[in-house]
Amino acid sequence: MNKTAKGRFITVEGGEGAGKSSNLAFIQSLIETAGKQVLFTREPGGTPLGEAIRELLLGHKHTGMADDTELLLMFAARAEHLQQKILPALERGIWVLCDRFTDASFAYQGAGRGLSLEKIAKLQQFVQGNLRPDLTLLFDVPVDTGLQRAGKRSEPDRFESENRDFFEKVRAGYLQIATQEPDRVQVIDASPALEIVQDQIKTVVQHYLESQGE
Ligand code: Z5A
Repeated sequence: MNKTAKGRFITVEGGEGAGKSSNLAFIQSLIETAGKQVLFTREPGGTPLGEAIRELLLGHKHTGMADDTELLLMFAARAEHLQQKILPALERGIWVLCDRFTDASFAYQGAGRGLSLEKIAKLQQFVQGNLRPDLTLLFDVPVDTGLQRAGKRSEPDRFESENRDFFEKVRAGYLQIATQEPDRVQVIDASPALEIVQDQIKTVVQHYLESQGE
């Protein structure tokens, strides 16, 4: 829980092709309609250094990157992102909407790559202290649906080139986090048509806004 900051920290997560990108502007507009200033950002990335790290992580130049290197680069980008962008915004009362955050490290590097969850939790504490998202929307679709949707896009990046088994583990990892933290992590069934997905998003976001007295 983000107790030190004045703004709220909202993250959006999901497996391959789940439909995060298709709904981020909609989520932002719901929060702005409640009169909040929103900073939209993403991980890995969000700062010039973070975006440079993103290129290293997603591009195909370092295909054989060690799993530990991948994890550390995610957290290096995150440290920069927090210090330069997220924390200053929250301190100013701005609501931060972030496309992926540390749940993705637990799901992709932990569940997907098989790295120790304890090791990731230590990095989380080192880089973030006690800062955690206030609300996380987890877009969930069966892996085959997600891959079919994502397959219609352009050339796959280094993560999108992983196999089906990897994405099954990532999905299970995300759902495990949702089971462990049901208040913070709200699962959106991203399988149906966009309007039905957006009805669910509206319910979750408006309920959260009301719970904050907004
Ligand atoms: N990563 C990591 O490993 N560890 C970390 O700590 C962090 C990240 C922070 C970059 O993420 C990669 O970084 C990511 C995990 C890793 N790798 N993967 N995979 P990203 O978020 O930038 O990239 P992405 O996962 O590929 O997300 P995306 O590009 O934003 O796609 P999406 O959100 O999954 O889906 P979309 O683009 O909104 O939709 C895909 C297609 O489906 C598109 O044609 C839509 O029109 C269609 N769509 C969407 N919704 C629907 C519905 N409801 N019905 C039918 N069709 C739909």
